[in-house]
Amino acid sequence: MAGEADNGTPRILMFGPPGSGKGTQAALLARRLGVPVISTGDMLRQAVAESAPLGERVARIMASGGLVDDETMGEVVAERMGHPDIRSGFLLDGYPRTVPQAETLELILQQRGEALDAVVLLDVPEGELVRRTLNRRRDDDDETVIRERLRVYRNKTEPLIGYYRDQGLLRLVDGDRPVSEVAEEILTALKGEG
Ligand code: B4P
Repeated sequence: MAGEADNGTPRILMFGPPGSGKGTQAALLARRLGVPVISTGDMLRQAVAESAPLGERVARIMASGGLVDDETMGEVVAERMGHPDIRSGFLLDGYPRTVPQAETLELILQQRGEALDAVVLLDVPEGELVRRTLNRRRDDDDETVIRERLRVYRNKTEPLIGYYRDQGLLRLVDGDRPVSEVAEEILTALKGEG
């Protein structure tokens, strides 16, 4: 693997369009690797559910399919990365979603003398993404909002594919298959050099 970490402290990023299965696969992989998942989507949804000040700030943005601003997300992630459980490694699910967020993450890791090991990109066709998210029935899963989230992904998040490919970190995985098969392919991809 690339990066500075050894296999005992995997630092992996789950990457892909909304509904590609990042959260689903992060949970499975975290259990296999024995590391915590940092899901920015879950953290934001929890803040909304608890009516925390952060939740009140982001609820409307999330419901519209937009992205929460980079500064807020940087604070949320930096705070979470300060917890001691992260020393064993981590799976980041849903962060970064913009190039500035990727730069912030790099800085946070650099300050700790760490680096990412791999970025897993889940590849799923658009029609299947819409079908899955409509089935999921989360609050922000109506079709107009899903289309907006996909548009935002193409504009703001997709440029990160080149960013991580240039760093030799990208592992492309076909996410349009049953959950268990995708999970196995991720493990295989992480063993290889991509
Ligand atoms: P997220 O929580 O990250 O949501 P997501 O991208 O829609 O979901 P994911 O790809 O994890 O799909 P899942 O496993 O659930 O973000 C929500 C919102 O939070 C964003 O829109 C944004 O507003 C905000 N936000 C979060 N992070 C941010 C950041 N860094 N910056 C700014 N804003 C941020 O899978 C989807 C469905 O498919 C599930 O129902 C699942 O059961 C099913 N599924 C999964 N794998 C499958 C498979 N292989 N086959 C069939 N179905 C499958």
